[in-house]
Amino acid sequence: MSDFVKVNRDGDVAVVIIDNPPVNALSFHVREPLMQALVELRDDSSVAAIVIACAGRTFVAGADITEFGKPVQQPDLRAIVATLEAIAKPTIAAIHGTALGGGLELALGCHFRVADADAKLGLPEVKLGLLPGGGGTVRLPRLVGAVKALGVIVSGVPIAATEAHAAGLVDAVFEGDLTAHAVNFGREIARKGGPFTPVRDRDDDLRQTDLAAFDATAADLAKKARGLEAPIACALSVRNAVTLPFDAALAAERALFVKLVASDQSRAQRHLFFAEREAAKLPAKDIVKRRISRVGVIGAGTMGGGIAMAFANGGYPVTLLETNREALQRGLGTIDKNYAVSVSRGSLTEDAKRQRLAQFKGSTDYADLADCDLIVEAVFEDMAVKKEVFGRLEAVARPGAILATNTSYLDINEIAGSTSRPQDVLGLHFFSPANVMKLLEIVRADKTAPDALATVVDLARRIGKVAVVVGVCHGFVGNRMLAARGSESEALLLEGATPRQIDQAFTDFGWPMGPFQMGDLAGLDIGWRNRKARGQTAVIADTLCEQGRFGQKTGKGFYLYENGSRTPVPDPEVKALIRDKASEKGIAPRAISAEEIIERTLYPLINEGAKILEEGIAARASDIDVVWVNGYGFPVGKGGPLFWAGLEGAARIVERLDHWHQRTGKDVFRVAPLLERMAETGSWEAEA
Ligand code: T1G
Repeated sequence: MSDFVKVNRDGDVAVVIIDNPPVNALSFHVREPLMQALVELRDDSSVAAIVIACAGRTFVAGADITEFGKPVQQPDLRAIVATLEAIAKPTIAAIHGTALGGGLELALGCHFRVADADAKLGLPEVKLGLLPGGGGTVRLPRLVGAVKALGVIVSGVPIAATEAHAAGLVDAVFEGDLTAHAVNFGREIARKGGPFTPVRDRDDDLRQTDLAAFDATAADLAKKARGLEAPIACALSVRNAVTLPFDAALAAERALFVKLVASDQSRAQRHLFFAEREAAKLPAKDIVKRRISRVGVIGAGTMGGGIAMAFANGGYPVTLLETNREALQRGLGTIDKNYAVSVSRGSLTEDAKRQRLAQFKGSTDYADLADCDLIVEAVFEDMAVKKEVFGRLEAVARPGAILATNTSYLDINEIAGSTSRPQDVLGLHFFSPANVMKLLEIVRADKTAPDALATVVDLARRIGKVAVVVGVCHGFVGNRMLAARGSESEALLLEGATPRQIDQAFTDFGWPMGPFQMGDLAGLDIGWRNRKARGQTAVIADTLCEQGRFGQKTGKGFYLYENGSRTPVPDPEVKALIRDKASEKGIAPRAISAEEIIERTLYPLINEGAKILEEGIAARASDIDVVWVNGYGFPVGKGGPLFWAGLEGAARIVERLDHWHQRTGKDVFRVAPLLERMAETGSWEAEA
C-alpha cells in the first residue's frame, strides 16, 4: 500500500489504518492510497466489513490546512466520502483522539461510527473562516438534527464521545482496544446482514425540522458573528440540508466553501492558526526542560488570584502567599467565589471545584515557597517593591526554581540584575482576568537561561495559554503597542470626535468594544496612576479621574452607567468637559471621519509593531498578531495588526502616517523603516 495507509485483515473484516503523523491530516499523500484501498476492499468479495482507523494519537484531525490556497489534487475529500458512502458492505469509523473537520466528514461517510470513551468529535472549520467542505453541513444534521448540527458547526467546539453517542452521531462508545471492538462490531453487523443505510439517505427526521425555531437559533448565532462571514455561511448550509435535496445541498455547500477558502477572512484565520503554533517555537531545539511540580504565587489580588487559578486549572498545586492572613483569606475567598460562579453557570462541576480548591495552599511565610519549582510574583507594580520580593526569594527559592515577575511594564533586566541568579529570572505577563485570557507574554531577559525559557513555554501550553516570547522594553509588545494606539485618543476628542464615535469606529472595524468603553470597563484610575508615575497627563481622562469618574465601577466614566447597568450611555457632562478643555486650548471642533479615527489609532499601532520587530523585541511579525488577537481582541477575521497591514496596503499606511506626521509632528507617526520596507517588498522579513 503506502507508508501512510495500510490495510490489515482480521478474518473477513478489513482494517484500513491511516498513519500520517502528527494528526493524521488528510493530505494528498493520504487521500490517494486511501481511495485505492477503499476501491479494492469494496470489490473484494472476501471482505464482509471495512473499519477505518488511525495510528498515533488521534483519528483524522481534518483536511491538511497547508494545502488550502493551492490547486486541489484529486482525489479530494468529497470524492473519497462519495466512494466510501456508496460501498454496500458495512463501513465503520473507529474514532480515538479528535475526529475534526474533514476527519469527522470521513467518518460521516461510513455507515457507523464507534468511538473511544475519551474521543472528541467536531467541525471546527468556522475557526479557520471556513465551513465543513466535505459534506459535514449536509450529513451531520441527518444524524443529530438540524439545530444540534447548527450549534456544533457554528461554534466549532468539539463534543465528547458520550454526547455524540447520545445525539446519534456515534453508534457505540468503547473502553480498551478500540480497533478490536470496531472489528467485532463490524463482523456482528455484517452477520446480521443489511441493507445498511448511508447517512445521506437518513433524512426522515430532518424533514420534520421546525424551520422557524431553526431560523431563530441561527439569527441569535448570527448576532455574535461580528462581521465574520463563515458563521453565516455555516448556518445557511445547514439550512440547505433541511430544505434542499441532498445533492443540491452538497453542491451549495461546495460553492460556499470555494468562496470562503479564497476570502481574506479565512486567509487571516488560517494565518493565526499557524502563527499561534509558531509563536511557541524557540530557536534552540531539544532543550531539557526543568521539572515543574509545584507553583508559588506571591500576591493574592486580582492578578495573583487569577494566575494562581490558571495554574490550578492546569492541574498544578499552588502555594499562594500574601503579606497577612486577612489579605490571604480575601484572595482565597475571591478564588472560591470565582469557581462558584463557574459551577452556577454549569461550566464546572462541584467536584471539579473541590479538586481545584484542593490544589491551593495559602501562606504568609516566604519559607513555604521553598518547595516551589516556579514562583510568580504579582505584587504592586513598583520597582522597589518587586526588588524587595526578589531579594526575599533569593533566600528561600530552591536552586533551579524559576523566578517570574508578572510586571506589565517594568524593566525585567533590572529586576534580574538585583538577584544573584539572573539565569532563573523571566517575565510571565498574564492578562486580566489571568484565569480566562489566553495570552501569556513570556519575557526573556538578557540573562534568562534557555532551559528556563523552554520550561515556561511548555508550561504555558499545559495550562492552556497561548505563549508569545517577547523581549524587554517598556510594555513589551502588547502594552507598548496599546500606548501607540491610544496616543491620539485625547487629541481626537479635543478636535471634535465623541467617545461614542471613536468606539463605534472600533466596533465597526470588528473590535469587541472601543477604547473608551474598554477604559470604563478596566477602570480609568489604572491609566491615571500609570500616567502620574511617568509624569504624563491626559487632560480629559485626568479630569474625569479627579472627579472620581473611574468608569463602570463608579457608575460614571467616559459614559454613564445608570443603576449599575453595564450599558454605556453618552453623558452630556463629558461632552461639555471636552468642549471646555478644547476651547481652553483654542481648538475649534470639526467633523472627524471614522477613516481618520482608524488612521490615527490603528496605523500607529502597526507602526509601533514594525519598530518592535526592528528592535527584535518580537521574533516574528506573526507573533505580534498572536499577541493582539489573544490579548486585546483584535478581530480574527483581519488576522492581527501586521497581517491586516498587508490587507489594508502598507503603502497607503505609510502615506497616511507621513500625512499625520507632517500635520502634527508627533513621533508616533514617524514611519518605521521596516514598515517602509514592507510597503516596498510586501514582506515583514527584515531581509527579503
Ligand atoms: N492540517 C495541517 N497541519 C495541522 C493540522 C491540519 N488540519 N492540524 C494540526 N496540524 C499541525 C500543527 O500545525 C502542528 O504543526 C502539529 O500539527 C501539531 O498540532 C474539508 C476544510 C488536532 C486538536 O481545524 O485543532 O478539515 O507546529 O500543535 O495541540 O471540511 O492540531 O508541529 O509543525 O495543534 O495536540 C479542520 C486543527 C481543518 C483541526 C491537536 N481541522 N488542528 O492539537 O497539536 S479544515 C482543524 C487542531 C477541514 C474540511 C475542512 C489541533 C489538534 P507543527 P498542534 P495539539
